[in-house]
Amino acid sequence: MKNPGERTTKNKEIISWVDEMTRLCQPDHVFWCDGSEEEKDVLTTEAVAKGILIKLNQEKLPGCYYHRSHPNDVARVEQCTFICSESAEDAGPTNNWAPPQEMYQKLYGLCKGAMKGRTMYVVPYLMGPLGSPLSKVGIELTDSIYVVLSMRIMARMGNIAYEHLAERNDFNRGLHTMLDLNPDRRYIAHFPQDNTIVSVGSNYGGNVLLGKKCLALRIGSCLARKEGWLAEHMLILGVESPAGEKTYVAAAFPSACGKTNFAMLVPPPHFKGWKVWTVGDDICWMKPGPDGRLYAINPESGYFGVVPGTNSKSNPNAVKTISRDTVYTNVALLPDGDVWWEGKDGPVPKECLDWKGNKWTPESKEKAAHPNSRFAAPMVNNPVLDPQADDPKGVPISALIFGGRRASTMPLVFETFDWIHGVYAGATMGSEMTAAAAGGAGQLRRDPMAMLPFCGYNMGDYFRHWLTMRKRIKNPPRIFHVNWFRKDESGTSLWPGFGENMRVLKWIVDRCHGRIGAVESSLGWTPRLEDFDITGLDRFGPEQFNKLQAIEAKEWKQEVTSQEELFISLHATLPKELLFQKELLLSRL
Ligand code: OXD
Ligand code: MN
Repeated sequence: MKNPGERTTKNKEIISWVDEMTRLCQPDHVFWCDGSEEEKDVLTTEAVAKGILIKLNQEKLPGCYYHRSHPNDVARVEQCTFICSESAEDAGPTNNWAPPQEMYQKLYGLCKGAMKGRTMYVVPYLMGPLGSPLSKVGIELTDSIYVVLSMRIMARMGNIAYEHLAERNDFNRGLHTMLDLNPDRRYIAHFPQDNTIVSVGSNYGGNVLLGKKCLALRIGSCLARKEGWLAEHMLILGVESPAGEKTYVAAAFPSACGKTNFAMLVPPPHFKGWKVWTVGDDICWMKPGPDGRLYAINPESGYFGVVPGTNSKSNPNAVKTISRDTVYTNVALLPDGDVWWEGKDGPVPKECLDWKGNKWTPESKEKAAHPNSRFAAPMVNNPVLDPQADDPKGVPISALIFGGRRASTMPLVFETFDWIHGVYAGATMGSEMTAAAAGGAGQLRRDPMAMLPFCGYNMGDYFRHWLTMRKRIKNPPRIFHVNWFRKDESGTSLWPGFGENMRVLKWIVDRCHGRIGAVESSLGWTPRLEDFDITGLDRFGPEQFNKLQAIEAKEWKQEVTSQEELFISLHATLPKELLFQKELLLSRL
């Protein structure tokens, strides 16, 4: 039997790169992860002994642990995130760019000897099902045991990655060191031409679980352009009708806008016999299949979701998913070793420790759980995990949905006229910012296809790639736009959201199967009331429906004007088709 931490790969490229990085970082030990249960036990015990993890009440939360991050390190930091492509134009105006050689020099300078007195963990991981032509392998070197234990939830971690890679050299090279968590020395740098990531100075999930945003989206989008597929910030779900018909959709919403809730939706009682199955809640890799349809996989194997607001009304399946084998970060800790957050089921506790470890009572001014506190939970815990979630072929996508958080202007739902119009709707997506990224919460910003922080190359070229994909997909999915967040003049939400979003989903599914007609509006095809099921909705009738679907020409002229800002910033690469779409929209208003 091997000892924990012994190397299990013979891949020469991996061994020589790990040797090189070991010489650079000078750790006291190198621990090669294999992904086994024994290894998990050893590392968890060590993390608890060092105070990195706190063991939670195992009767209430079996297999669950608690982590507090440094208070200066609680969200993705877009200002410290760089795309170090050969030229600044390749990165484009929506990314921070630095010349690759300069950035390597700076970061390798910071990494030099940075792991002295620490262990370097070699974390092999597979993004996507074993044997799928869409899957990719990454190796993350890290000095954070929290990263290792989170990576084994979020990705297929361990020997499975070596098995998928075999002797090939096309693995992503990821180097992560926490340094001293000083925000002035925090960089998340991507080198698309080398399939390499270097992340220093942070220990927050989105900055350091390198399979997720860094590989699956930023580097992934570059690989997707080169190889002819799509790497998107989208959930994937399957809708099953009472007759057993299954329809898969993928949906792009910005961070913390309810992708996890939508992916695990429980249909309201009125939709008896309907079921929603989750394939993924955050990332979607899609490629045309042999039958001309677009096939999607979820490259991840866990959910890194926002905790506050999770309860049995907003997301009963998430509540079950996070009841075991979950790592909680920055929520509040109860005296009996349970966890708490704002919006949790049950009473507000009389007393607890807040996310910083300070005593908290209901009188406290600050929130007990950080608004971006997170769970990392394995997808196998999800009671509605789609049986096809691990299928190497992926699932066939019938609809793509774009959506933002918009208090005004945007109707609940419309269907775009065709692929190019759909790309325009996605490209001009706007959303009010959330706590998932540091700074600016509440402000409206353009977040094209929810990829603003995640597109690893020039956004104009990304739009071009989307337009080009149309020719490669013989049977393209229909493209829709939704907005769950519209409010009336008094600031009251017009739509209940959550499970009731099933009504929108049903309309989308019926449109995909050509079962219902729709009204041609200036924005696209919109639902006729007779095709949109509102039965059983509390205080919701035709009047509310019309309000929710209203398209105000005045608001839309402002909207198009505000889209101009993005278009002007991208003028050097913006496909002219999108300008034509803007003109067509104006002519319809
Ligand atoms: C996430 C994000 O963590 O988008 O998924 O920020
Ligand atoms: Mn996300």
